[in-house]
Order: sequence, then structure tokens, then C-alpha cells
Amino acid sequence: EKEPIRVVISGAAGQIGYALIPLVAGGKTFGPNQPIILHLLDIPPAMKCLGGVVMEIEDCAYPLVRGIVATDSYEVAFDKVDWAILVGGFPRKKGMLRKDLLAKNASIYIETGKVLDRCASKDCHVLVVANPANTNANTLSMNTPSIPRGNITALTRLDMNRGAGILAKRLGAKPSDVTNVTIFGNHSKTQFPYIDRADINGTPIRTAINDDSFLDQGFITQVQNRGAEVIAARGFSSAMSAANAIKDHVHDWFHGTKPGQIVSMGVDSTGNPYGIADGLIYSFPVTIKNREWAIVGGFSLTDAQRTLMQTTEKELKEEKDEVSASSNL
Ligand code: NAX
Repeated sequence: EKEPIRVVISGAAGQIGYALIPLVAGGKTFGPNQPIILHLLDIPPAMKCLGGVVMEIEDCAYPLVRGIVATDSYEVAFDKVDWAILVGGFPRKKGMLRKDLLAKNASIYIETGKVLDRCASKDCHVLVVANPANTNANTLSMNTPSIPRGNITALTRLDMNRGAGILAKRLGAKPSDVTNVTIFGNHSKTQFPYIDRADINGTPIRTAINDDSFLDQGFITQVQNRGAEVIAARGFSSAMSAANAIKDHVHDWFHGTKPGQIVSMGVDSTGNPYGIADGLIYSFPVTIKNREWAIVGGFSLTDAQRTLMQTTEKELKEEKDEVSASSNL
């Protein structure tokens, strides 16, 4: 039998945590033969609730779960972890400025980075989910000098899945038949969902849908606003679909992408083939082999599409600058 791997989930008492734990513990991320030791981190006021979550995990009697560590200590939570799924963060409160949200989360991700660097496995693979996800990942990465920068990623898979879902619905097709939708840039309203490498059962999406004004405008806005639509309807932000996307991101990172499959991840932009500035965590099309991602270059881009890529790049630069200003990074 394989050795168990240690997987930490931060923000484990929150709503994404509640939807994610069954996927990780049930073998949907690391596979049905990979035992795991679950490390669950949250803050002190959430400990009682986390205790209830632990009881429920025990009551599920998952065959792959070989241990549970539930804690409010970063040191304990990050001790020897091989994978870190970081969902915990400070939520945007009413009346709070974006700048304050950035600063608050920057301080969390500076601290998280420092402790992770000290305590985690040196080959720890990190996925940041908490918003602003790309910038939190970048902040964390600047504080993890001994973990390779390629090991730090941000979640844009939900946006990619949303895009595939919208296209499939429009075509009356199965979402799984729509492949290779790409998300460029930030996990925010400036993101650029790109469909010119996407297809449905081998037919390019642009041919299958044959409506450029929808594909170049309406579709993009729909993907950008999908998160806000869910909040407006449900009163809470996406959790089921976010957990599902985390499962997909980690699954593909752990197992590799299939031949011909391209997925989107927020990754280090340094040296990228699209002319985006170095030093950002920007979402690109990637393939994955041996737990290493590689950006897929050569996508054809119109001037309008280049502008969309630059708009989201500009936002990421601004977020990075605001974090530096607030924390003297
Ligand atoms: P919840 O508020 O339900 O849960 C967050 C949990 O994090 C809470 O239990 C809280 O106590 C904990 N927490 C707060 N500060 C912490 C810290 N310093 N260390 C450890 N834990 C801490 O939010 P939820 O709906 O689960 O969303 C979590 C995060 O995911 C939010 O930042 C949200 O914006 C972000 N999202 C990102 C998405 C993406 O695609 N990248 C999509 C979904 C989601 O909106």
C-alpha cells in the first residue's frame, strides 16, 4: 500500500471546506488508492464548528483517511504537509474597500507563507483559493523561498468550468464534451475566458456556435459575472462548484493532464510566451506531467483579445503594488 500523504485544508470550517472535504477524503482528488492524513486549519472562533466537521468525517468512515489533525495553529497545520489547499481568508465585509481586503489577506498570506516555508515538505504543492486568489498566491510565494515557485498556484478552474458549462448549455450538449476553454489572467471580473482553442467533439466552438458577437462579448461577460450571479441568488458565494473545481485542479496536477487536454491554472508568469509581465500569478493554459505544469504557447490572438489579456494583467500588477505598499514586502 502507498504511504499516506499529508494534505492541509485551511478555512476547513467554512462552506467550501464542507463541500471539499468529502471529495478529498473520498479519493476524488488523489485517487482511490492514495491514503491521506487530513490537516484541517481554521481560526480560534471556528474551532467548535471544526470539531463537528471532524465528527462527521469520522462518521463517514472513509477508508483512505489515516489520520485527522484539526487545529488553529499554523505550525501544527503545516507540519510536513505535501499538499496545501488554502481556502481560509478574510471575507469582504459590507462597506470594506478593496484595498483593505487586499491588505488584510496579504497579512494572512505573508504569515501562511512563512510558516509553510518552515514547516511543510520542501516539495509541498500549494493551491490558493481564498480571494484575491492570484495575489494571495503571489504574496505567499514571496515568503516561501525554499519551496519552488512553480509549486504555488491559484484557482481559476472554476472559471474554466463555468465557461464550458455555459457553452454546453447553449449547444444543448454535455459539458464534458466541451474541452480546452482557457482562462487568462486574474480570478476576478477582469479575467479573459478564451475559446479559440476550445472545441466540442472535435468541432471548434467558433464553428459550432457561429455567433461572434456572443462569443466575443456576451459569453465573456457571463463568465466574468457568474460568481456574482450565484451570490445574488443563493446569498452565499459558490461553494459546491468551487470545491468541485479544486478537486479538478488538484486531481490534474497530481495525476497529469490527458493527451490533448489543456487546463487553466494561475501560475508564475515569469518567462511566459504571451508577453505578460514577469513576477505575477497569472492564469494560463497549461499541460501537466510529473506534477509540473508547462504553459501552452502559440494561441492565436486578435488585437482585441490581446487588450483583454493586458487589462487583467494591469489589475494583477496593481494588486501586487497595493500589497507591497501595505506590507513593505
Ligand atoms: P467561508 O467564510 O465560508 O469560509 C472561510 C473560512 O476561512 C472560515 O471558516 C474562516 O474562519 C476561515 N479563516 C479566516 N481567516 C483564516 C485564517 N487566517 N487562517 C485559516 N482560516 C481562516 O468562505 P468560503 O465560501 O468557504 O470561501 C473561502 C474563500 O474562497 C473566500 O476567500 C472566497 O472569496 C474564495 N473563493 C474563491 C474562488 C476561486 O475560484 N478562486 C471561488 C469560490 C470562492 O469565492
